Amino acid sequence: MARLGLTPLLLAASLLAASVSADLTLGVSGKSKGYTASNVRTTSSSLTADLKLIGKGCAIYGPDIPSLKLSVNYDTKERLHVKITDADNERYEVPEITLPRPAASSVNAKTADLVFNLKDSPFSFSVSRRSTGEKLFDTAGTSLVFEDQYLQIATVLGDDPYIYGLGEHTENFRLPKNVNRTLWARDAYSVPADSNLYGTHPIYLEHRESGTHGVFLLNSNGMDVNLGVENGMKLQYNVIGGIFDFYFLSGPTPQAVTQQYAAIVGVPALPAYWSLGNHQCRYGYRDWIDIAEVIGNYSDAKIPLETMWTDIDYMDLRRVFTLDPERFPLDKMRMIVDYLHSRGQKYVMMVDPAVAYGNNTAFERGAEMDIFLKKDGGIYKSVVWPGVTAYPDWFNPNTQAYWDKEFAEFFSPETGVDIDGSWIDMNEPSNFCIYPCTDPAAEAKEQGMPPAPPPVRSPPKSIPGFPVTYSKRSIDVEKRNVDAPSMQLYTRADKAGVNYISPPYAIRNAAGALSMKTADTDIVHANGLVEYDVHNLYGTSMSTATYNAMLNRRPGKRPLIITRSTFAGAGHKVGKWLGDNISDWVHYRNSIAGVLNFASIFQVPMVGADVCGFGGNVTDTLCARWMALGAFLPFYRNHNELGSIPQEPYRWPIVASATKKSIAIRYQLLDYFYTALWRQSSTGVSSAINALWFDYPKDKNTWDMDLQYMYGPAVMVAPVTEENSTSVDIYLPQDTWYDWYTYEVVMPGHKTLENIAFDEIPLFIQGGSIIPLRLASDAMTTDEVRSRDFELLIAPDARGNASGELYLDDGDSINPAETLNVQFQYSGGRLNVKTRGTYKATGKVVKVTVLSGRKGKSVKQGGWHLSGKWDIRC
Ligand SMILES: *[C@@H]1O[C@H](CO)[C@@H](O)[C@H](O)[C@H]1NC(C)=O
Ligand SMILES: *[C@@H]1O[C@H](CO)[C@@H](O)[C@H](O)[C@H]1NC(C)=O
Ligand SMILES: *[C@@H]1O[C@H](CO)[C@@H](O)[C@H](O)[C@H]1NC(C)=O
Ligand SMILES: *[C@@H]1O[C@H](CO)[C@@H](O)[C@H](O)[C@H]1NC(C)=O
Ligand SMILES: *[C@@H]1O[C@H](CO)[C@@H](O)[C@H](O)[C@H]1NC(C)=O
Ligand SMILES: *[C@@H]1O[C@H](CO)[C@@H](O)[C@H](O)[C@H]1NC(C)=O
Ligand SMILES: CC(=O)N[C@H]1CO[C@H](CO)[C@@H](O)[C@@H]1O
Repeated sequence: MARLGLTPLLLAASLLAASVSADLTLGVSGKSKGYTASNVRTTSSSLTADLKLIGKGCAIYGPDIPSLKLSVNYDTKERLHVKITDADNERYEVPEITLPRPAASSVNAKTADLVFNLKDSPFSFSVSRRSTGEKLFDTAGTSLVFEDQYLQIATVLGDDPYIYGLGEHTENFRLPKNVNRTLWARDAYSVPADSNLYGTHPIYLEHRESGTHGVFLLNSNGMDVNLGVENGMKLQYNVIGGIFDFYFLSGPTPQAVTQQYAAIVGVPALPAYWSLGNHQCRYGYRDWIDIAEVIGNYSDAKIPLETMWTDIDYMDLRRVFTLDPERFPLDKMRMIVDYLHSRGQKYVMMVDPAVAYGNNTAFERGAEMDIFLKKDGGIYKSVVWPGVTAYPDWFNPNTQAYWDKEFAEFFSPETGVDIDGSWIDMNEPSNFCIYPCTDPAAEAKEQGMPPAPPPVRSPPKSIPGFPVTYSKRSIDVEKRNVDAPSMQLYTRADKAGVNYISPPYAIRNAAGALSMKTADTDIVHANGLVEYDVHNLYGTSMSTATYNAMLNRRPGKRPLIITRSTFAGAGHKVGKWLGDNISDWVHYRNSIAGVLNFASIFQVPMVGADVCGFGGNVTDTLCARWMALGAFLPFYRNHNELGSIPQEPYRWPIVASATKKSIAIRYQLLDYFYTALWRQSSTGVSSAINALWFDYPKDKNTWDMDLQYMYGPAVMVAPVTEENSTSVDIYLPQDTWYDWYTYEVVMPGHKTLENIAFDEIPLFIQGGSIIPLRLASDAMTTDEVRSRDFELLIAPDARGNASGELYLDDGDSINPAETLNVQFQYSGGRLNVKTRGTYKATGKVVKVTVLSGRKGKSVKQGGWHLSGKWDIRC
């Protein structure tokens, strides 16, 4: 979580930074004549050329680099790789250790979907789609600028382009026509629109009548991507370092683009089955008694609780790897975790990167191993929750071992708090100290860090629903050490005139100067990389280290890591929550676009917003609607801020009812949704959460829509979106649709749904689907869900056909020894089932329901095992 508000001093400092940038941008109008291409060489699968500066260049933000090198490679039929960099000097590129590149490959250019065209003077290039000849990306008539700390390139677009991505952001899913997207990771309390947020994902999809394509700029430097009308519609990149490293993805379907992108940044991790349960958290649980009470109150209210979470409240003086000895004593914490585990429930705690400076074990060990970021020969000091802090340097080869050890000890199953997942925050990295932070101790004091803990209270006689018994369990953990990452060493480019603190082009960082509220950008990491270049990688680097540390605790088991800051490819290891939103209707609505971005475009499908909102006070009706909406998004967690009214779902009858009803459906659909996540994690095709236009790319009505969406391949969610309303205007694309609750056929088109109770959410089944349902509407944990039998729900399309699939495994092994894949086909009144794999499912199919439009449904009871092949008439 972030600290609220700007101090006056900070505000003054950011204004100062803004005015500096305004002065320096005056030169922008000076137009570059660009470069001339020469020495163009082609092979069957590649092209290279020398680019020479024309004249003196424009020198907008420093001297232009005189000679560039263009290299183009037809990597695959669908992927074109275009790189432009300095011909004479090595420049920073995103390190392989953070984002391993796909294996080298190439295809014959003549067989590729995309065509690269070059104009030599002034140099420009375009990328077109071979099948239609249309240009997808075209730099003609725009200027190419390549200076040490400023790179500019632009493409012309059609008048009314449909562009999606370029996050993290709080815009609509389809980006507005005039928007500047700044990519610079920042602790962004209240996730304001038109602002840089926590994550950096420089990819966009453009959708056209003729198809969808993707453009990924593999660059981690700060940048402004301006989408706007200026002599026609353009998309212009303004980047303050690195190189132009573009991947063009041909689609032509949106799903194909997502798959092509995953082939570069990695397919997302399959989350553990249990992590799809219902999670509860808040900032401001005062002590272990509060935690125990919430667990007890959940069971009294008969609302399924899979995982209890604890924010920084548990820490002693807000220091990571410590427990407040009075409020969260170890014996009580172990009791709570054992209790949860004995009931098939789980526990997660927050970990921040910043370690309290001085006088504590985690710091002393880190200092001894020399793993903290350094500046001017000493440990770099920042201010976070505990006061003065030190940041681990994830590019130091010893940091992984340090992190492993802290996790192994503090979260030891035998002697510590045996967490099941890890929640990592403040990893932009966030810093409360105002640049230049000359006196961190004074700053910490002035800002009241660490905040005073709440008064200690004596335990009540009994906690409702929570037995105060404690039995020590011993767990055998076979220790495995994750290999220390091998670090490539870089030589710091100590070129004269390079300004890592105030580069001549100032991106639109909402915090002000680059180093404001984060680590100083002139810090040099242990491997020689400069924070200026790798700032946007901090969260993802911490994610990887935490993933390894968690894996080390439970070898072979999929770790659940939920992070705040992400870079391209983060989903390969971790999940994400959308940060510190507000309990209002705007954020309720916007959470859907946020999830669509991460789940489908950025390939981080394990994603969700703080359900019922983080900041501010929620109302019962908003919380009821939000608990229902959240049940149909991947990561489902109610989370709330210190000082706001409590918002656990049992606090209001209508919220309790909405939660129970929607969890009942979520849990019936759990294997269906797990299968969708598995499909995405094994193929890269966005399968979990999709915008409607992914399924109906030809239907222009859907292109702007981001309030209705698909939950897995077959279920459309259409939530009520306005305060106090019990109706919603929806659109059903041309297809066969069935109402989830009544099984009635619903005609496609625009319509208004009326009388939607506050504890209900409209859902529709797409014709042509077979949905495996667990008979688990009353299950309290996901373990229980997994033990139940199945019903198959067959929703035929207009031709009377349907199909579906089911994937099963043990739910938490990284490489399950046994898996089962079941394919269902329905046609001509016969259901055909084929299974592959050896995993023995608990539960058999006991019921097959076929929806048959006006005739209602037909039900067949039986007991079919999920093995071999079978074929039944139904
Ligand atoms: C985006 O940035 C450009 C260039 O600085 C500016 O002209 C334009 O007004 C900005 N657009 C928006 C919507 O802020
Ligand atoms: C738990 O429920 C009791 C009884 O309704 C209530 O007094 C208490 O405030 C609740 N506590 C929490 C933390 O939910
Ligand atoms: C070190 O921290 C402990 C609390 O963790 C405190 O009691 C002690 O006074 C501190 N010592 C110094 C020298 O600051
Ligand atoms: C939320 O409610 C609490 C308790 O009534 C109040 O103290 C607080 O100011 C409210 N917060 C907001 C943002 O309205
Ligand atoms: C919603 O209803 C509440 C309670 O009746 C009322 O206070 C609020 O103003 C209403 N909001 C809107 C947008 O109508
Ligand atoms: C769907 O139904 C039609 C008409 O019954 C049939 O010809 C076709 O083969 C079916 N397709 C599949 C995939 O079963
Ligand atoms: C998208 C959006 O509504 N963002 C809002 C988040 O909350 C802050 C504070 O309430 C607003 O300023 C943002 O506009």
